[in-house]
Amino acid sequence: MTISIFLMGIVREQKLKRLTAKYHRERIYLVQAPLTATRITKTEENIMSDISIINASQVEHSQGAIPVGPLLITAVLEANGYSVRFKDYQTYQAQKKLGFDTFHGFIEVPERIVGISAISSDLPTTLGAVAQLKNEHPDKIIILGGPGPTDIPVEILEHFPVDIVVVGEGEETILDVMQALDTGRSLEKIDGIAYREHDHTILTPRRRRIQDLDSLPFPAYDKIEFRDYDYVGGVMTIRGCPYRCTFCSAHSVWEREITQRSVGNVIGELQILKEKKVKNMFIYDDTFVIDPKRVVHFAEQLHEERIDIPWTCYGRINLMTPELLEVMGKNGCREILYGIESGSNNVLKKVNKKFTIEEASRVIEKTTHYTDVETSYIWGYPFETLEDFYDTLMAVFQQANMPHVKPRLALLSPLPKSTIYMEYKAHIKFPNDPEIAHRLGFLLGREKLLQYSEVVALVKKYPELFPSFYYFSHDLLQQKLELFKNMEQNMLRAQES
Ligand code: B12
Ligand code: SF4
Repeated sequence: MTISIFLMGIVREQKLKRLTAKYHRERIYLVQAPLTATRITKTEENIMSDISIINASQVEHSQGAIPVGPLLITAVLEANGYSVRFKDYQTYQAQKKLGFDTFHGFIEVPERIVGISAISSDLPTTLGAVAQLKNEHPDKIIILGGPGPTDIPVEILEHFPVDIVVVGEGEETILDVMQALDTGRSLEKIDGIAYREHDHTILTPRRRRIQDLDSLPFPAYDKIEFRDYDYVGGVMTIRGCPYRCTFCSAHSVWEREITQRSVGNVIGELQILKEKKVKNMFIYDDTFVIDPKRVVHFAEQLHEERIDIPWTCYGRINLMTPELLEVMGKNGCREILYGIESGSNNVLKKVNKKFTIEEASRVIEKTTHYTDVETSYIWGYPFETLEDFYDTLMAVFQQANMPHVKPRLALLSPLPKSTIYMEYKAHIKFPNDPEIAHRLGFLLGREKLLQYSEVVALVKKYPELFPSFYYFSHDLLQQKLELFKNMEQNMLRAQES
């Protein structure tokens, strides 16, 4: 993100002193408690830590994934002497999970400082619950991080009682923030945050990306039980993506710069996952295949080190070669996910995919010789004609009939600050109709969301903060929906016969 609102010349000291003085009172209590840098274990649930790190992901447990980002933040804090309570909302079994009250109950922890990780779809429930928490405990310090808050740090601070938003890559920033709170230093010199000062919101410059990713600790795996994640691991080996697909917001956290861990470092982490009896793993990289030589080296090392955990990763049509596919397939890769996004070359060009549907079809077919394939498509682009949409339906239909290929089709839900949102934001519309709502994305169970009137009210109040709960309204939408439903019925009939 290039926006940098840096409000200079604002008197910040008073508020900060108030904030830190309160914090210091707490620290004195903590020292008397006595709690220094001791790590919380699962049997010490009532002991207060220096900070709580909470993963706000509201997906159901069965659809969840290892929360690598917040676990890395936890590991870095612990490596620097802070004690951390870690909680993952994905693993929390509760009724009405999207409700403010339920999440409020979950984040009502003894710690004074609460760090919450969220993506854009987690934000309404998170912010509604944070408002409740701050209302009851105004002295708590709430720090938000992750892709969701990174997209809209200033907007969040302007409308919600959050104290600090960590923008982008978080490992160095969280340490600076904690040290500032510890010592009473001002936050103004910390790059990569937004915070409030009197009536002003201050966004500091972006922090330089971490160059040596091998210097980071591994995620704090001892804070989770792998059985809660069905023994499916998640690993990030490369950060960032150089492409510019117009609907995506990968660049908001990583900007355009790519940084890589060494293969040896990744293998070290996989040894731990092997010890934890992980039976499948997902490589979270947006561009795992960007450097074919590295992929080959990785595959060889898996073989050499006898790491036999089957894995899944994202591919990119224009980067795949038969040689690469063969090496991946022969070394444990069981599935490759391709974001195809449309069956129409007109749309592919407009969204900047850098490949054609013909190329995609060839690569998908080749890939099935070595691994399974999941393809994902989007419909409902404001510029998509009926013909374009028909081409997408045809591509999906054909792939649904191919062995080893699983296509998915979702209605476009615009991510904040994505190019397409910025261009067409005047056209977003809230999906009051459940027929439309449940086609947006695949995980939130959006039709269920309509039952949460408080969440819906918040999303409707701040469309610019929560655009991913909307769709682009356009003349052809109803006709496309009818075509879509026809195709679904045809597919069902084909399956039954
Ligand atoms: C694994 C994953 C999931 C998992 C959830 C994992 C989880 N959060 O618990 C599952 C499969 C459930 C999932 C689902 C979805 N996902 Co997803 N997912 C990912 C993926 C592939 C990896 C995430 C990860 O672990 N990254 C590695 C870590 C290191 O990065 P990180 O989490 O960003 O953490 C860093 C910083 O953000 C920051 N940070 C993070 N948390 C915190 C907390 C604090 C306190 C601080 C200080 C800092 C901090 O520091 C970290 C280290 O530098 C990313 C893509 C990617 N490559 O990141 C997409 C991504 C997060 N997903 C995305 C989306 C859009 C979705 C869906 C909405 C897709 C859909 N249409 O259904 C769903 C919605 C889920 C829902 N809540 O309903 C987007 C989010 C965009 C946005 N602006 O919010 C991403 C970025 C993909 C993309 N390029 O667009 N996803
Ligand atoms: S969709 Fe994939 S390739 Fe395109 S910008 Fe996002 S992460 Fe990169």
